[in-house]
This record gives sequence, C-alpha cells and structure tokens, in this order.
Amino acid sequence: MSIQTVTRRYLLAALSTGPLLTRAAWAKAASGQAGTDRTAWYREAKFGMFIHWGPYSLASVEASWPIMRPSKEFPITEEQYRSLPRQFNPTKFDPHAWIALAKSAHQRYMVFTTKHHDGFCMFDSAYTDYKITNTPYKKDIVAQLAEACGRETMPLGFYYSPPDMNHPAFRDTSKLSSTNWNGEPTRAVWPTYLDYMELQLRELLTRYGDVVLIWFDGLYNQRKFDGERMHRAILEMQPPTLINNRIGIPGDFETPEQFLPASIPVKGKTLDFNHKDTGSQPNYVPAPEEFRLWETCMTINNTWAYNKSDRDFKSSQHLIRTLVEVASRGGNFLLNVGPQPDGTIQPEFAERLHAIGKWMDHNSESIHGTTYGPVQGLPSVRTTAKGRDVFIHVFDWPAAALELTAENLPKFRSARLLATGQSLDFHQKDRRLTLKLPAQAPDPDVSVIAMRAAV
Ligand code: H79
Repeated sequence: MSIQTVTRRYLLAALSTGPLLTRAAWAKAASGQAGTDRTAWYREAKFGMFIHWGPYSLASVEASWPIMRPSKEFPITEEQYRSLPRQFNPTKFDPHAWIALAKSAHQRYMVFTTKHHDGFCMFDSAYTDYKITNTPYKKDIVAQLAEACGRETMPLGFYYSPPDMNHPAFRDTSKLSSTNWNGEPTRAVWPTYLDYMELQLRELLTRYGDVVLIWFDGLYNQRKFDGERMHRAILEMQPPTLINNRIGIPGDFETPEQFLPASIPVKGKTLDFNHKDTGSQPNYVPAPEEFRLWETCMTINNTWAYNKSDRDFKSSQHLIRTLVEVASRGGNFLLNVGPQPDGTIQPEFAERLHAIGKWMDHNSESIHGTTYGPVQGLPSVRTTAKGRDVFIHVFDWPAAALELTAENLPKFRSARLLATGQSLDFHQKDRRLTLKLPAQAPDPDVSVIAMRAAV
C-alpha cells in the first residue's frame, strides 16, 4: 500500500470519529479538576503487572532493540526478526491465567504491550497489516485480554510505543532500522505518522472498554510526537485515562525504569529516566502538594521479553523489599513478566509472584492505599502512611527494641504486628519512639508494625 493510500484512509477514518472535546474541557480533565482526582485509583493500587509480549518472545531476544541496536547480545538479523510473526501461534494464551497470577500477588492493574518499538500490533488495527490477526494465531490478543480484565475487574492499561520501526512515515523502511530508529520527523510524510498514532490510540480507546492508562515509551526526542495532540485524543475518548510522561510533555506520573529514585520525588526538581537523584535529601518528607506521582517499572530478571537464557532472577525477598521501598517513597511498582511464546508465564516468575502474594496476604494493608511515611532515609526501616496509621517496615530485625527518631511522628495510641495482630509495648518521648519487640522477626522478608495515631 502506498503512503498516499494509507493517508487517505487515515483521513476518512479521522472524519468519522466522535465529537471533539473543547480544549478547555480537555485541559480541565487533564489537570484533574474534572470532579474527582483522576489518579485516586492509581494511588490506591500501588502494585501492577507489566507484560511484554509479542512475536519477539519466540526468539528469546529483547523486544525491538535487536533491530534498532544490533549487538552480540541480540543475535538476530532484522530479516529474521521481521519473519517472527509468521510463526507466532500462542495456543496456550489464557488471559484468565494471567489475571489469576496478578491477583494472587495482590497486583491491582495490568499494563500490556499493544505495540512495541518494532511496530507490531497485538490488536487488530485497521491501519496496518503488521498485526496479530495476520499471524497463524489470527485472534486479537488485546481484545481477549480486555474482555477478561473487564469480567474480572482487573484495571487494564495499554503500553503504546511512539517509535515504530515498521511504519514508512516514521522512517525510511528501505533502510535498516539501526540507521534511522529515532525516526525522521523532517520528511514531508511525518504528519501521516502522527495521524497513524492518533488513529490507533482512538482504536485502543474505543474498542476495548475502559483503558485505565496509556504507557508511552521511547526515551529520545519525544517532542516530535506532538504529545499535546495525543493527550487530547486520549482524553476525548476517555477522560479518566491516565497518561505517563514519555511523550515529550508532563504526564500524570513519572516513570523511573529499572531503578528507584533516591528520595521522594517533588515538583520542580529533575527526575527523568536516568536520574536516580531527585534533588531532595534522602530524609526529606515533602508536603502532599509538593509530591510528584511516580511509578518504577522493573524486570524480574534482566529482560523485558521472555528470554530462556536469562536466569538472573531477583529473589522473592528482594522483590518484596523493592515493593516496600517503592511504597515508602509514595510510588507505584510495575513489575514485569515476559510470557513465553506459547502464552504461559514461566514458573520462575510465577513462583516469585506467589511469594510476594503470600507476604501481601498478611501485609497488604501497609501497601495498598498508602503514601510515603513520615520517617525517611534510615537504613533498614521503611515507613508508609494511610489516614491515622503509620506502617513501620523492618528489614533487619533488632535484638530487643526498635528506636526511631523523627521530627514529624504523631502521638501514637497503639502498636501491633500487622501479620499476627499481636500488640506491642512502646513509648514516645520528645521525637523518639521506642518499640519493644519479640525476639524473632515475624517475617523473614519484611516485618510490619502498624502504629495508630491518637486522632
Ligand atoms: O519496553 C521496555 C524497553 O524496551 C523500553 N522501556 C521498557 C519499559 C526502553 N526503551 N528505551 N529504553 C528502554 C532505554 C534504552 C536503552 C538502551 Fe539499549 C541502551 C538502548 C540502547 C542502549 C538496552 C541496551 C537496549 C539496547 C541495549
């Protein structure tokens, strides 16, 4: 199909979309003043499942990067990579099994790769042939996942990559992706690529029920994607949809990738994908209006896509502590799985999610619905807070007593071990809290003490 034909199709489809939201109505929705706080559910959820899955999963190579940055690490030619959809037939794909696994870990939302940088669509887009319905599998994966999530009340968000190696208006596709993977926005056809993006976003936001968030990706020169226009299109379709910060303009939340910010992110200070340092002190506790919402996304091993030779799994304890660590600084934790080519999730991932779930069975109260706690920057102790409760997470259990000194601790009325309900003796003098503890840590991974403030 020529670019001209494609363009005409875009224009026809664009004309048939619904009424436009006025810019003022959009701005209001975007700034969270449309009534309730759009981010309320997300702040409550805290813990989500990221899913990277596509034909690349067949080859045990990372998603898209093997053709954008060929290297010894990614041993596949662009031609081989591009032939993978012809073999993609995940007969064991069962969205209910994914949801059951997420629920067992107490994860409260999912984010799925509808299109990675390679441009392959896991949904039946009308605007490309490079898509799931043209594989031996034939069925729309996104539709099945969305249907199952709708039935089982699992909030679903869509990862959508602005960079697109397959689209001839994004880059000259007669060349290798490695030569022009950052796109060619100076070519005359570039606007047709932006049309394509907008139309696909409209498909994703009109066909698959509620889309709780759009997760854009790609880290370089994102201004070229006209983020304002894409935000407007998304919020016209679904005003509550949250949008991350990777399309060149600020979003609803920041997205540190594979790391945690060293302190609580605050407005007006640098925080981008490679800045661990947020510009504030490790023990700084911002006022609520200073806080910037954020989400760390992280892999369980070292790869986003399924890779049979990546055996470098983080331990369950490490993952539980990371979840606690993220929550203690007010963030969300989006933990990735890369399903196998057949659609199932490998046992090493499932085991770890089950282990997190076992910890959450007893301790989720200290995570869900909480925000950063009043004590920051201490070794081996992390706090979260919710209403009148402060949750003290202890990594290294002290011999007999736990002493905390902090400026802003409220006067407490009671203390109990969250996992067992056992009350603990404590006293407070000036800024110091002393808790008497049992000899044994109630939990080898993280023990939680729930403190209730006296009003
Ligand atoms: O989808 C996952 C990654 O593919 C994507 N974001 C997550 C969620 C991502 N896009 N850009 N980046 C990650 C950062 C880029 C890292 C790079 Fe590299 C370092 C690109 C080139 C050098 C990693 C290492 C990829 C190729 C070599």
